[in-house]
Amino acid sequence: MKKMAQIKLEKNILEANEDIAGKLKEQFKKNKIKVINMISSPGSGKTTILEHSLPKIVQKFNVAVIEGDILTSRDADRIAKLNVPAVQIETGGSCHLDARMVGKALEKLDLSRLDLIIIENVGNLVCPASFDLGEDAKVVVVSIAEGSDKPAKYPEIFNRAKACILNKMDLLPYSNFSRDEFYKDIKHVNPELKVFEVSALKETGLDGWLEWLEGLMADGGQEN
Ligand SMILES: Nc1nc2c(ncn2[C@@H]2O[C@H](COP(=O)(O)OP(=O)(O)OP(=O)(O)O)[C@@H](O)[C@H]2O)c(=O)[nH]1
Ligand SMILES: [Mg+2]
Repeated sequence: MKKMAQIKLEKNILEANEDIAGKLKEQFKKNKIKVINMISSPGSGKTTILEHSLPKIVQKFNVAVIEGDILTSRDADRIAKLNVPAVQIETGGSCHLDARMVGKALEKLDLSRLDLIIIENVGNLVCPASFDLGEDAKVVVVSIAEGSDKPAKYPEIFNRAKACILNKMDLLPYSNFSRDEFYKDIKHVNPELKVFEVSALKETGLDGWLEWLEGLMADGGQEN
């Protein structure tokens, strides 16, 4: 009986989130803004990827970043150093962002001036996968040191994402990461997923991911 009540509560929470996410989607569409939701385990390199990608796209697009963390504004401070508008959401314990939090963060941005919002979700490979934030695409980041079994063990996020950044490629020679296993599992979980092998720190492989992002920006309709 207790289990049933818990399942119902979770369903209600997700449905309430869907309603708000739908409103965000309309708001983004009205303002012609594309939105990316970046999801990964803590430390796989989301902020570093942004630090090395944003300078390459700010000439083309008006970008803002929403940073989700349990505590601290450290990531937003890192982005603000690039002169890119950054809003920090401190979830105060929650392991994921929800649409209501993003709606609140939007109040701090001038939407009429923006083309692209990148949301860096709270470092977690599980919880953020279920919460729609009104985005056009989820981008999952996984790094070499985490191991090649992640798509098989956390299929939901790999299934829901449109692109995957395989980061810290510079560490490949020092790890037992198996590309064969990784790509075999990706094929099984989401054959459509675009994978970009990147070292954010060494700035290798960024072109492919940035081309994909430009393709998304050029795409007229919201697909999600
Ligand atoms: N070797 C190597 N280290 C990297 C690379 N990208 C990021 N790092 C390092 O990994 C650590 C974590 O990077 P962050 O960018 O803070 O990771 P994050 O995913 O934003 O972390 P959270 O926001 O805490 O979830 C830092 O010490 C980075 O310097 C990379 O391509 N190669
Ligand atoms: Mg970060």
